[in-house]
Amino acid sequence: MASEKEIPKEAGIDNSVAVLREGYLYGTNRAQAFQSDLFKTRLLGQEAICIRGEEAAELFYDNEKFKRAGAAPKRVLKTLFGKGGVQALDGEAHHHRKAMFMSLMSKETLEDIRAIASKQWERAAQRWQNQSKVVLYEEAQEVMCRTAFEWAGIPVEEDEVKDKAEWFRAMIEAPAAIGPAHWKGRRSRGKAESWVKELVEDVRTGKRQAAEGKTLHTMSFHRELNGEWMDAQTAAVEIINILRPIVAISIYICFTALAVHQHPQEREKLGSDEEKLQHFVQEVRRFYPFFPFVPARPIKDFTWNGYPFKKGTLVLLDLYGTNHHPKLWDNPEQFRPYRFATWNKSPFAFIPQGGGDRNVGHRCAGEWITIEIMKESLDFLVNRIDYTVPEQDLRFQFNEMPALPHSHFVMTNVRFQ
Ligand code: HEM
Ligand code: MYR
Repeated sequence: MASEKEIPKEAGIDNSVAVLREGYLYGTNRAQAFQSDLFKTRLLGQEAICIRGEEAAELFYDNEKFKRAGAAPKRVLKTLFGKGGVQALDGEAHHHRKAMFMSLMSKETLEDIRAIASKQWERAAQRWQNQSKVVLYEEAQEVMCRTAFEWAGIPVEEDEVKDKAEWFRAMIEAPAAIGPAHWKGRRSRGKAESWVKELVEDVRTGKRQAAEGKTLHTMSFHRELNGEWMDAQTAAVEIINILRPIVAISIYICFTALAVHQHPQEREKLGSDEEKLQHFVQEVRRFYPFFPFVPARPIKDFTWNGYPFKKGTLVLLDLYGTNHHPKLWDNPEQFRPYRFATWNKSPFAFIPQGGGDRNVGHRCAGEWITIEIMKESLDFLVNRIDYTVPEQDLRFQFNEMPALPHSHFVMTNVRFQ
């Protein structure tokens, strides 16, 4: 038998502080230092193996080798994901629950959400014309929140939108935060779960009508493998797994505006050509940091490329590091949308929202929604409004998770039609 190779190991009793300090670049920095696509470290009081690259992603999405139960830290479950949600299911239970999510992602429903987003952007732009300045991030959150509720079939009062958008924002900003921002995320999840749970109960008793085919209806009446409805609490967690990430697209919208502003030559090429819009948003998703890494644990001991993986060890797939891997991307640190014209469509090399087959594994259920909404938002920013970008701090930091331009992208003199 060939002898096992040793995985390069970062020294230190616990390197969680280094992750907080280096953020999205933690994996890339170590991978460069070790000249290796995998390395061992210690995080959150346990041993962890960080992996990056196409081959590593293929390994990570092998359901025979990895499971998700018990992989995500408690602080992530209590804020971002929620307890009992699809992210931590395995096997048949995951497959069944994921099919429920994917049943909401037909061609027609994707067209619907894009049309809703378009209408909501236009409404917002009408308001902006009377404002001296507009802060895109906050506006995009509101637009996405309205879009999410309308698409999901959940009516929401006009004066409630801001508060609801704030819940989802707090959940997104909490998992990697310490102190008040973290606790705010936990409280917001609590409030959102009780509110949505009541909606589900009302739909079930007939007190509230819900449109068939939309999220609220589908999830309220989804049957588990045992033939019973999901308990209302879990249904609430899963409905929030639709609403919250749609609001999170506002982060990508902010980066899209930044890319348009900082790459005028790429903006020139765009027009309203659907394919070019697609290349541009794909490059935004590749280039800018968003979801840093995904956790899983080996189900059994195995050897991969000569390296030993022990059952139960925390394994983190570095999404950002894979999207910037020098072997996979030509000049990865340059923003070049045109690279996607000749991209080989590997499901494991371009993984901003996870990799592999989304029906089989945990790859993001909302990737198509994200792309459609980003294209619509890009077209809106480039072709349907005019604006000035005043002097402001557009820098973002790799150790802020999620990262965002500091100024949240301020626009003045917004003109529409
Ligand atoms: C899973 C990223 C938008 C719904 C994921 C995963 C990532 C991700 C990295 C985990 C992949 C894995 O565990 O292997 C993002 C980013 C988004 C986004 C960066 C941009 C805003 C959305 C949207 C929706 C959505 C718009 C729904 C409308 C989900 C669900 C899962 C998931 C349900 C769990 C899938 C599973 O565990 O099988 N997403 N996502 N996401 N995402 Fe997204
Ligand atoms: C979603 O809402 O599910 C999609 C976008 C959320 C991104 C939040 C990224 C912040 C850092 C998360 C650390 C997670 C580690 C498992």
